Amino acid sequence: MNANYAAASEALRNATCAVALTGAGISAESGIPTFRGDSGIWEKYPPDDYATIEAYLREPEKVWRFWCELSRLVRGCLPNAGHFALAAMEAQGKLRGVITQNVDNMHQAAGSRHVIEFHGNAHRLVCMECQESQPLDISNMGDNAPRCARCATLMKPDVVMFGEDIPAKALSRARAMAEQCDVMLVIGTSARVYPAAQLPQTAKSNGATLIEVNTEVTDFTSVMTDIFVKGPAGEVLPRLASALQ
Ligand code: BV8
Ligand code: ZN
Repeated sequence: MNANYAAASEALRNATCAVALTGAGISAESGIPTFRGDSGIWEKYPPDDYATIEAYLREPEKVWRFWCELSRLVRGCLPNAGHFALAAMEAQGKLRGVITQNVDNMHQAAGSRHVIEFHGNAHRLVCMECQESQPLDISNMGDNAPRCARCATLMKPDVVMFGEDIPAKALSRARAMAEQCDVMLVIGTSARVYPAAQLPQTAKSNGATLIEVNTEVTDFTSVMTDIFVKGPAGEVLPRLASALQ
């Protein structure tokens, strides 16, 4: 085991409150494309045209077609060994919970019970007027942006688009976890989107050790990370989890 694995395992073994912050990279090995990087979704769908609430209000049908394609991509994807490893660590009492920026439901599908969905969840639709919500059934998404059965207003996937606030409960729970933890695993994120990217800073300023798991160094690594474990989450996390047995 290389020095970084040993240091990361040691820090996790001694932790009294470890939490994980995950980004798109943890779902890459499930076949879900990440946002940045060469095969990133934003190469094909620039976020300003597709991922902001303004774009959705301006051209709902165009943005809805983006969601249909993204949903088809995610359909049939399954949690990978990285998701299962975090669920196992939680079951062993070694991980308090997961704060995820992802909207793909993979952590819950892998058995994680304490998941904070910082950017919502793409498996639900919500009415922009009366908050009526319904499951997003990817088998019959249709070509037109959905309207609320109760008040006929436009509905949207229950995710936080750029320019939308983080749901208050998710924000306060995530901030509390970042303040209380003594180890934060930062997994598969380029840490460029705020306020999610603020959470490791909060943890660190409260004395936490930051362990970063990523296939490459990020802007974050040199300034924030205490222990960098290079590699795909689907390989690194099971090794860390088994070292805690
Ligand atoms: C808000 C949901 C208040 C939908 C998403 C200027 C400066 C600073 C901030 C801003 C600014 N202008 C505007 C802002 C605020 C803005 C923001 O941060 N913009 C950024 C782009 C600068 N933030 C917001 O708007 C937020 N709201 O601030 O509210 C407000 C209100 C009104 C007006 C203004 C502000 C809302 C942000 C939420 C947006 N929604 N997603 C959807 O999914 O489409 S964000 C989207 O990007 C995803 O959720 C994703 O999680 C997130 C971050 O991306 P990552 O997860 O990090 O993924 P990425 O592809 O970038 O990186 C993958 C990483 O994995 C890489 O490092 C790679 O090396 C690694 N990797 C790859 N494979 C593996 C791996 N690692 C391990 N194993 C592997 N196998
Ligand atoms: Zn409604």
